[in-house]
Amino acid sequence: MMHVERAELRVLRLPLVRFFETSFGRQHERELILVRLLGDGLSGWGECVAEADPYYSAETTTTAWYALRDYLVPRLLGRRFEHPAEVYAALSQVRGHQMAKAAVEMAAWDLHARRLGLPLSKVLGGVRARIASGVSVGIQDSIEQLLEQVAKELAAGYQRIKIKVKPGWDVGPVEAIRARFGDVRLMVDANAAYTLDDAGHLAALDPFGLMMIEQPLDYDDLADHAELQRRLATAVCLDESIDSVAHGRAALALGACRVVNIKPGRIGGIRETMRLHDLCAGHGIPVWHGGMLETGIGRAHNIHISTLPNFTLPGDVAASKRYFQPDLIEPGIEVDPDGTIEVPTGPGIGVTVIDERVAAATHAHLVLGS
Ligand code: OSB
Ligand code: MG
Repeated sequence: MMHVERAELRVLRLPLVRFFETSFGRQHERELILVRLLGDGLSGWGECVAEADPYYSAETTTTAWYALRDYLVPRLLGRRFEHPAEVYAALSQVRGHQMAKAAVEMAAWDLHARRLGLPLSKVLGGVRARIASGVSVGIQDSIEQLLEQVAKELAAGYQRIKIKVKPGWDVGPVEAIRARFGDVRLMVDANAAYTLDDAGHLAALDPFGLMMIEQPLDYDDLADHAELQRRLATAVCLDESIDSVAHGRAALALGACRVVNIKPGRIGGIRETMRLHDLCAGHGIPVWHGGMLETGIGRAHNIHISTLPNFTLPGDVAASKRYFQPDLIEPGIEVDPDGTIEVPTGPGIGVTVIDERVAAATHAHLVLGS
């Protein structure tokens, strides 16, 4: 029985080690919300993946703060839960706000696993002790810079390279990577930068043997993705378009993708992740774990979740030092030369949060409950 006695919400701002650029812009800083649930002398951590601006998703740190403070945390405070799988249902009266829901739901999973004294991966039924790691390389100022970044990541051992693309930065960069690095595992992510009118142009990527093309079309579209998939040899992977298990089911029914990027934050947390994971497995659709420039807290969750059996492709779950120096946890997440990350074996998410670093980056702080 898990008792939720108190919740702490924080807004943090952390500088990124290096800027990150996607089809919707360049970012130098990560603003994020941390959720801590306390009960029975223990605490569990969750990290909200919403960003400061509504460019990747409609949810932002501002909307998540509002949803958590006024609607979500009040539905959990003072309550007892047999299991964290009950938490998502306790929030179901609130429509949407998946990222806010996920942050508090994931904190409940951490709290539960810590109460049991078990690593989160064991509680979830994970099947591996190490996960395969890939990187997401942002849009660069030049091809030379891109090749330099890719060379560095390959030397570090990462098992696959994803590059961000947009109109004007797509076939050229892919061609340059193939010319320089040969047959490496390579994919692209457009973050919704194209339309179906670009189908012919996107088909020019087919000869390069990409693992997949992620979210080429609009953020809420399924029908055009299904049509595009029929016209491409390359597998389409959906990210933004699958913001719930229901939309995942619709995507599979329509044939809108052959691969799914799962970000628990995008679909409402760990219980929903398990449902989408199982649904995809039943359709023979592989999944991989996406990333949202998380600190070590969200990253640790992602590692545990990536141990579920159908996470068969390397995810965007990489080393702490690519993002934050220092990270909020100690030791930071490290990637071995074989491109794998060890799953933490301590209770819960199994990482140590450094309170002073959290405090130093905090711009707003709110305690709810006793
Ligand atoms: O589309 O996968 C994406 C980061 C922020 C928002 C959206 C995305 C990303 C990434 C980075 O690709 C993944 C990571 O390294 O955390
Ligand atoms: Mg993406």
